[in-house]
Amino acid sequence: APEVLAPGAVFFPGAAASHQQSLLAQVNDVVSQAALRQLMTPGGRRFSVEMTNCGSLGWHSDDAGYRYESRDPLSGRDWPALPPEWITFARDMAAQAGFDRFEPQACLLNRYVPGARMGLHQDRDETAFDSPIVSVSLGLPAQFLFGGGERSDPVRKLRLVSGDVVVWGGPSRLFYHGIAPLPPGHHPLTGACRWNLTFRRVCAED
Ligand code: MD3
Ligand code: FE
Repeated sequence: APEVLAPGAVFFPGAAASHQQSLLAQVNDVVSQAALRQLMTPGGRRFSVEMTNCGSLGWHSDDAGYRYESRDPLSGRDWPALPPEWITFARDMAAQAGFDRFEPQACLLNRYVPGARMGLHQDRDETAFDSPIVSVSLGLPAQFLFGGGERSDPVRKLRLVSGDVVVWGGPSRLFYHGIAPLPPGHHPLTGACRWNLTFRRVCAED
């Protein structure tokens, strides 16, 4: 049963469980076309998480800043297309959380190996803040950290396992969040790693 974590934030334990194998096959297909990479922050630090994207836009970071790009800066080519089944699934999950007609433009694929982490941050490189972000976890479990609208707000912890889906919209859309360093382990689906997919609307129009 879904659980409301905060206004606009809805946790659907195991909602993607029956899709995990096909999702992972398509993840591998995306990665074969747009290689995983450890991006640099504008401040010159390297992300411990490996990332790539599919969709009409993809998130990118380098010394020029955080932004969305319509082509993969690594190859100069378009990002791989969003698989139609992914769009349908993300739209359905958004609708179940109360966000109608969600049309994702980008899917950021994050790959965590043991020790990889994501510090507390806000997702604010999009301009479509009316749209939610839909997140799907695959493989090893992780400790998700989520705070509030201010960096100093208290942080809650939530264990995310393979097949879990969370929709973040409305008042929760700009909440601070992160992932604690991934503990080592083995997962039958993914081996020694965790994947997270986040579906995003970047621009309000077009
Ligand atoms: C809460 N990814 O890619 S997904 C990210 O597991 C990111 O890889 C994490 O944070 C991961 O930016 C967490 C859950 C998530 C995604 C977006 C959010 C939670 C969010 C946006 C607003 C509030
Ligand atoms: Fe984020």
